Formats: sequence, structure tokens, C-alpha cells
Amino acid sequence: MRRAWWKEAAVYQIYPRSFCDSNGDGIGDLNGILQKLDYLQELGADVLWLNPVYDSPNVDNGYDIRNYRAILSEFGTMEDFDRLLSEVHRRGMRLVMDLVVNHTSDQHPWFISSRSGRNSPYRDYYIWKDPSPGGGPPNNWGGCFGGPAWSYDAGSGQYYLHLFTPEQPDLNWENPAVREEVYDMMDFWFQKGIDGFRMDVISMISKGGYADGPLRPDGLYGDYTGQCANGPRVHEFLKEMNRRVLSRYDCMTVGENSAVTPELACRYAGFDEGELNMVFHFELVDVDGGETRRWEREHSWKLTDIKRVLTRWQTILDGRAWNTLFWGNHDQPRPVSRFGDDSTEENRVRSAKMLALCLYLMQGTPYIYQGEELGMTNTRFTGIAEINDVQTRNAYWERTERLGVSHEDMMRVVNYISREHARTPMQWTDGANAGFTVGKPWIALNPNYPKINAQRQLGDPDSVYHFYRKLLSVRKKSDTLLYGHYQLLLPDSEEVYTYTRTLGGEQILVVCNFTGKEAAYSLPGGWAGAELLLSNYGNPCSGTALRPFEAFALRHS
Ligand code: TEU
Ligand code: CA
Repeated sequence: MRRAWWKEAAVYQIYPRSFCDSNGDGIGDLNGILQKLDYLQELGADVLWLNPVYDSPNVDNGYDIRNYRAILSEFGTMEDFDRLLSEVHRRGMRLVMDLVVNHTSDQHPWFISSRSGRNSPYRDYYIWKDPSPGGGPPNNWGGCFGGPAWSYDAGSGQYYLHLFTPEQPDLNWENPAVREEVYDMMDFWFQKGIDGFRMDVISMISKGGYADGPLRPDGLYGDYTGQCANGPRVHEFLKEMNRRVLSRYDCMTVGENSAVTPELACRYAGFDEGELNMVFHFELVDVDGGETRRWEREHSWKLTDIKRVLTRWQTILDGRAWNTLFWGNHDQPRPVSRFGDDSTEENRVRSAKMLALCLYLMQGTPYIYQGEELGMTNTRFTGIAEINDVQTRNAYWERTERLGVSHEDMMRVVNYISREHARTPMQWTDGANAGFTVGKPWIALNPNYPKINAQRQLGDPDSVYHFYRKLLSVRKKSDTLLYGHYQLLLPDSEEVYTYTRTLGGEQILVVCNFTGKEAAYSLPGGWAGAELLLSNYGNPCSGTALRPFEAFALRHS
């Protein structure tokens, strides 16, 4: 058991644009976050991760960075940032920034110069290729957010690569000067005192060739994943980054790694590899096809698939690397609507608590996305005009216009899976605009805020909020929960997820009913009379059945 503060911490993810607006312009900002630090500390958040707050034209809400060393003016100033950082530290919490270095904005000075001509000193900062011999883009790759992954520049007669939108050109990591710039910039933020980075699509920085990819399910473009994810030099680059920057600070790092397996995670985040501390994988949020088949009609999941994924990650990483635990983030719909049940108030509250107990008592660092601790739900969209997110908008147009999907079918999928659900403002009170802003919010609120809000839950000891608080404190006080081995029980049940955590002579039993009905269950031998650590019903399981969405943890030594 190797202790580390980032293994024992709980991370709270803040989407600054939608968290709290301090000056009435309808956009959340740094001073808004500052106002809520007591709330976050009370909850038990140890680390705050901020989605990008850098200067950006906001084509992809900050994931298109124009200046890595400046704060977006809508969010405040560098003085505001410095004050926020010192107030976070004063409370004994830590602050982690988003590092977006697979690509920049097309408005970044490097790209403006790069695009100015083949002789620009910055030309090789990006990935430029000649047209294919028959004319047209160098290969068939499609961008992650629709359209081709290449855009033509008439001035120089070449194409540049962008795995996301055309306004997010990919940096050329083969160029050592690019890597130096990145390390320098990271150093700039560490010198300010930040405590780490969440690294955006970091598994994509090394490209392994430019051949056509297999056609995607939509048939429109080729898939670049095989050549761009986990490319040939990615470990070399991360080891270099670690040597040059990360190893010099007491920091935490988490890579966002699409297409990562547990075996690969042991390389990226292996204890002795000298790369990253943890990685996000997408196998859990992909059990309903939500990543690979995001815009397809049907989405459903099975509890046995969830168990299979989590058990593989819990088992393979144990003792070798460290897990991240998350049900959602700013790119995913709300977990309670997706994996729980938001159809009645009773089920919403119970299932939100059950999901938290089930996942956050596993081995790994919990990542709680803002509003999850209130059991915030998906909202309802009736048309694409209500949606800001570039991914959802592009998918809507591509699929309705080019693939003939009907508006109704497309909106049904959007209402299930769009990442816009996660971006409706944080619900603080039952007052105007949920207390998020006194102005006009940049994005519509979920109309359920008069019922679901922080103020109300703070005053209710049975709320989802208080359950999260208790859960995080129970986790932090128990070495068995932090470091114990995981073992799955009842692998074939589609109703009950149950597992143990064991360390030395102590064992903890976790039992969760994933259904809104009673589920047959009896405690394994020896557990009757064990200490109840936590339950979403407030009392131990009775008899031979679990109540709807019942979840509890027992300890015995
Ligand atoms: O997302 C990476 C990524 O792979 C996305 O395609 C993700 O699967 C998708 O958004 C799910 O809806 C990261 C950021 O988290 C995302 O917000 C950015 O838009 C993207 O990178 C580009 O920087
Ligand atoms: Ca504001």
C-alpha cells in the first residue's frame, strides 16, 4: 500500500461557465467560484478541477485556447485567479487545471503564423499535408465533431489536421519546439502554485501514420482512432514531460485517454512508469454505447456489463496503477437520469445515493461533477436552437441533413445523451435563475431548480448532498476503502451489485440494488450484525429482500 494525497482525495469538477456568476453578465466566473469555496469544503472536496479558464474564442467552450497564459476575460483576471488559488490553499484544498495541448485555437498566434505560409517559423507547429494524389484531403478521417478532420488552406495549397473542429488545429508533437513550449507553459502555472493538470485527449498527441481509417458506423468518414490514440511516441512524450516538469512538483495528473484499456492504463499510470498518476477511461460511460455510438437511436445498458467493466479495472490496476471513479463529467449526460431513475422524487434521491455509494467505495479517486451531489438531472430540449454545444449541433445537422434521420428521432437521442445536459447552470437556490446569476443566463436552466437546489438540500439531513458528505468522510477515514482489494460477488445478477473491499483483517461489504423494485437478497454468512457504515435507507437491510435502489456498506473485522 503506497499512500499518496491524490489517492485519498476526492476531486470536484467545476465547469466555470455554469457554476456561479458573480457580476450579473450571465456567465459563471472565477469570483463566483470563490464565493462557493465554503460550500465545496463542507462537502468534502479536496481537489477542485477547473475546466479551461484560459483566453479562448469559445468555439468549444474553452477547449480551443488562444492564449495559454491569460484568463478568459469573461471569467475574470489573472489577479482573480491568483486570489482564488490562494483561497483554495488557505482552506487546505488543491486546484487542478485543464491542460489542452493536443490542439490550440486557430486564433492562437502560433497558428495564425503557421497558416501565413510555408516559410513561417511556426509552420511545423501544426500538421500540414499535401492533398491526396487525386486531390482532396490527405485521407478519409472525419473530425470527432463532424465534417472532415482536414481543412484546406488555399494560400499554401495544403491541408491542416484537426481531430475536433476546424477551429482546433492539432499541434505537431513530433516537433521538439512544440514540446518545449508546452513544458514551459506548464511550468508557468506550477510556478503560480497550482497542484496539477487534467490532460485533455492526451492519448492522441502522437500520430502513428496517416493512412485511411475504417469507415465509421455513420459511413460518412474514416475513424482515426487506430492511428491517433495511443500512438507510437505517446509514452516517450509523457516520460519526457514528467522528467522535465511533473517530477519537479508535488502535483497530481490525470490523463483523459480515449481508447485506453486497463493494460494500457498500467503503462500510462503505472506506479513506476514515470508518466501520469491516473487516467480517465470511457468503458463505464460507454456501456450504453454513449461514446462509440453516441448518436445512434438505441441506448441501453446491462448491470452485468457495468460489473464486467468495473471489475476488470479494479482487478488489473490493483497494486500497479490507480483508478479514477466517475459516472459523469462535462461531456456526459447526468448520471441519475442515465444510470439511476429521475422519474419520481423518491427514486431520484435513492438512486443518486445508490450510484455514489456503489462507485465511490471502490479503489480509486472519485471525480464528482458539479450538481451531481444534488442529484441534478437531465433537462428537456425541444429543438436544436436551444443547444450551444458544437458537438451536439454538428451531429444534429450532419445526421438530419446527410443521413435523413428525422427531427423527432434525433431529438430523442439528444435528450438521452447530449453533453449539453451537464452544462445547465448549477442550482443553488429556488430563487430567480436558481441563484446562478442575477442577469440573463448564457444557457437555460433546468426548470426543476425550485425543487432541486443546494439551499434546500443543505437544510435536509436526508438529502443527496448530505449523503455525499457522509460518504466522502467515511471513505477518507477508512484505509480499507482507500486501499483495500476489491472482490465482486454475485457476478450474474442483473439487479444487485455487491462487492467486498479487504485490507488486512478488515472487510467491507457493499450492496446496491440497481432497480426500482424489491430485489431478492440475503446477506452472506457472518455479516448479520456487522457495523452499518452507511445506508441510503438509514437502517440495515431487512430480511431477504433489498428495497428499491437500496444501498449500504457494512464493516466487519
Ligand atoms: O473530450 C475528448 C473527447 O474524446 C470527446 O470527443 C468526448 O468523447 C466527447 O466530448 C463526448 O461527448 C475532450 C473534452 O473533454 C471535450 O470537452 C472537448 O470538446 C474535446 O476534448 C476537445 O478538446
Ligand atoms: Ca460573470
